[in-house]
Amino acid sequence: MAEKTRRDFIKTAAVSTAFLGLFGGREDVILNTLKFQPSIEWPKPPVMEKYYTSCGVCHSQCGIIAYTKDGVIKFVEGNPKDLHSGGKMCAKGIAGTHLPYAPDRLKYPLKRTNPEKGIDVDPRWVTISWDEALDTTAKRLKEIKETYGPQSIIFIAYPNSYVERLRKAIGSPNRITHHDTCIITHVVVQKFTIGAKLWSYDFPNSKYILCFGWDQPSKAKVCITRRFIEGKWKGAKVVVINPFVTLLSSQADEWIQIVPGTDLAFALAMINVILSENLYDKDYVEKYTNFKKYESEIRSWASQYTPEWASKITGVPAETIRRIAREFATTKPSVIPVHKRDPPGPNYANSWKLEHAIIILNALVGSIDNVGGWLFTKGVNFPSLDKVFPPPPYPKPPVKEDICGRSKLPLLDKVKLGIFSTLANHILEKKPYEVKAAVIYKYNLLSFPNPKKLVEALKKLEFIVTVDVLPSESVQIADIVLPECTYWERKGFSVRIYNGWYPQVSVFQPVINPMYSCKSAGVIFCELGKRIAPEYFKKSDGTFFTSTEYLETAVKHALGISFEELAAKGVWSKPGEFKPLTKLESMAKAGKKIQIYGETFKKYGYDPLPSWEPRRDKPSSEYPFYLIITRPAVHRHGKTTDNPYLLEACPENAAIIHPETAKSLGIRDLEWVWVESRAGKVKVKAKLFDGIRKDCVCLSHGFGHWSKGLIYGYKRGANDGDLIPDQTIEDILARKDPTGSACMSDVCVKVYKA
Ligand SMILES: Nc1nc2c(c(=O)[nH]1)N[C@H]1C(S)=C(S)[C@@H](COP(=O)(O)OP(=O)(O)OC[C@H]3O[C@@H](n4cnc5c(=O)[nH]c(N)nc54)[C@H](O)[C@@H]3O)O[C@H]1N2
Ligand SMILES: Nc1nc2c(c(=O)[nH]1)N[C@H]1C(S)=C(S)[C@@H](COP(=O)(O)OP(=O)(O)OC[C@H]3O[C@@H](n4cnc5c(=O)[nH]c(N)nc54)[C@H](O)[C@@H]3O)O[C@H]1N2
Ligand code: SF4
Ligand SMILES: [Mo]
Repeated sequence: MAEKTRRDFIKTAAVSTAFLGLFGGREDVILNTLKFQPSIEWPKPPVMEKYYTSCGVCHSQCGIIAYTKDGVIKFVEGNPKDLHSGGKMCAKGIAGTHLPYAPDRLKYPLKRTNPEKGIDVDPRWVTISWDEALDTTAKRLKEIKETYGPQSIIFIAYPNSYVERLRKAIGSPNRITHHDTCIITHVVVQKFTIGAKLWSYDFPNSKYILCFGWDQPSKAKVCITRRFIEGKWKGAKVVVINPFVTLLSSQADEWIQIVPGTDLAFALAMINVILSENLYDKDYVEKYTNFKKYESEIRSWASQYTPEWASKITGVPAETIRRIAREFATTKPSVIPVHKRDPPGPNYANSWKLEHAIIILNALVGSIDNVGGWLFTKGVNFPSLDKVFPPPPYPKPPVKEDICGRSKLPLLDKVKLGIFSTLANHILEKKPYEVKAAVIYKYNLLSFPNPKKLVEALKKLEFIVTVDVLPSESVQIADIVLPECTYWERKGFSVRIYNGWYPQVSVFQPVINPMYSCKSAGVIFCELGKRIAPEYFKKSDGTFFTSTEYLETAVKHALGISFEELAAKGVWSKPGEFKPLTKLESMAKAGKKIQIYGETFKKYGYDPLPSWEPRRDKPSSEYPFYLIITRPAVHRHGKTTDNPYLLEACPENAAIIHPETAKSLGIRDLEWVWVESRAGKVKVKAKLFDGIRKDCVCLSHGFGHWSKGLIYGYKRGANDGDLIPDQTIEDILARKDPTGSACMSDVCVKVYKA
């Protein structure tokens, strides 16, 4: 990054640090900065090439404009025409310009020469040619398939069509995807109650926004934050329920410090009040939900959950719950947003029920598919790889069962997601069979619960290939490493799913030439496919297809323009007005209604109504504190905690505890402490902060790298994952949770001086 740009970045990042809300930051200044950012005059060196592309740091994939000189990125800014960025970027996106120039990025294919594997074991890498890397990988995977069967090869991967084609061509039932960790409760519960996962909210028209731990503005996710701020500044009342103060709580009209893992009781009591006082939107509920059909069951179920009952569980006065229920039902339009890892995400044993309760609340006030409420995604149908290049029939996996137990959870199986928290245990126990090889793509081992156990499990495999951009922990455990080029160096597109107003697509295009000898995942997996199962990587004329051919055909088919035209425009849009209730009307015509009473859940043996269920782990004399997990505004999981610019803004994580709690434990600010759970312990500095409940400890996710290859990120802070117990499929089945949630925050800990 040019020096001038870098200084500017640090200025922005310093402001963004306060986003953390951990150290009493000036959140009012930050919100002003975000709102008025367009008026900042950024310096632009005079003669530069200009490219439209998208940010590849987080899933929002904001549309951006990159300026290059002599083939080097010099400056980036948001693309004002993009629905997501609206001309703005967050610190993570701007600092992403470091990635292609990171001295520690993977540059050439690598081969391990030390057969020993594990944390702190030097792999003794040697660089090899692409031919050797691809040939060796193909040979080893074919041998393992032939000797032990295709099920012995597992794919731990970010969703990708080429990876999926290879897995299916090999005939392995084992896919563990990024989304298994992140959104499964939301996806499963929304799919089987509303019919689809919804992603966006009409905040600018909301009058009352009730957040059960929903916290995206504190993460600086530009597209969502911009809409939220618009609603807030237009006068929406914002009520935040969160045991921990964040940027969002500082912007709230009311902040409620609930006992972690008890939001379900709060939500159930709100349903009780709204139904018993008949405050619900009768017309909407009768037309678009199955309330009428099950009214007596629903009313008798809800009648047990009085605010007085919920008060004992949540620690929130009954009168507050009652008042919020009434305000929510009568201040219209009102909305309860959900995102990914808020409490209805896969965090607590009762999270899937909280998700259902929140859907019921939104339905009772008529907020789904309505002004100021939840919006159905207006997507664009890109033809799939299988549609463009139809494969021959895939081989049937020799066993139906997968290694993680997904096949035992039919609803999870139907949405094509899986379970990741059982992987370590099931590999070690050979349950239901032995795993011998792994293909890892864009997925870090540190993201798993109890990752040290996963390392022990993966060490036992005969062969691992990892495709990554940085020398992550997933690289350190590999036999062969294949370097992917960064998002600045490859082609693609992004559908704006976080905005439901009208369809829009933005472009990814190479703004610089691929550096070193890196290749895109499309190229890498097609090359592996050619060597392992060639017939699945051919066109109908018998020649091999390329990922570029697919991309060009898909763009032409979906948008009617060429990829080059999309790249020149930056974004493709089909503007149109939001017509409320259109989707629900068409569903009603087809005889489908929002399932307040979960008919599908019942059919599959799950609770049709979200009856109260406590969290899994409760404080005990051994582990007296609740663990809370969050992520800093200026980092994106573990993939930016090796970025020197972002590390200047947020260099490490800390165990955040209340000053009074710290005093009772004899712990001073910034002193080293151990945080310990039933799964393991981590050593970090303590940070005293009175914006947290006295019975909680909060850690940010993304730190604690042990890969020595990560020259900036190595050994900074601690990995919260070391405190999270992994699970077995039996644990999940016993909880009767159809979503296979990992219960990422359902953990209690103790804290003591190190
Ligand atoms: N900056 C940044 N943004 C990101 C990401 C990132 O890494 N960095 N990652 C992206 C991804 S993949 C994800 S999954 C999302 C995650 O982002 P979020 O879905 O916002 O999840 P968390 O960051 O874990 O924050 C969860 C919030 O819930 C609160 N909380 C915890 N337990 C409870 C509880 O029992 N009740 C209540 N009411 N509140 C509780 C926490 O204090 C925290 O404020 O963010 C996305 N955006
Ligand atoms: N302890 C704990 N674990 C968690 C969470 C938590 O809060 N606490 N959150 C969970 C959630 S919500 C999520 S979404 C997941 C996130 O988990 P991951 O998706 O694993 O996220 P990262 O830690 O960012 O690691 C991404 C990996 O992809 C690599 N990578 C980055 N860009 C590219 C690229 O362009 N190509 C390739 N090939 N590789 C690339 C990075 O170097 C890194 O190895 O973690 C989950 N795990
Ligand atoms: S919110 Fe930030 S990190 Fe995410 S895509 Fe936009 S600019 Fe990039
Ligand atoms: Mo996530």
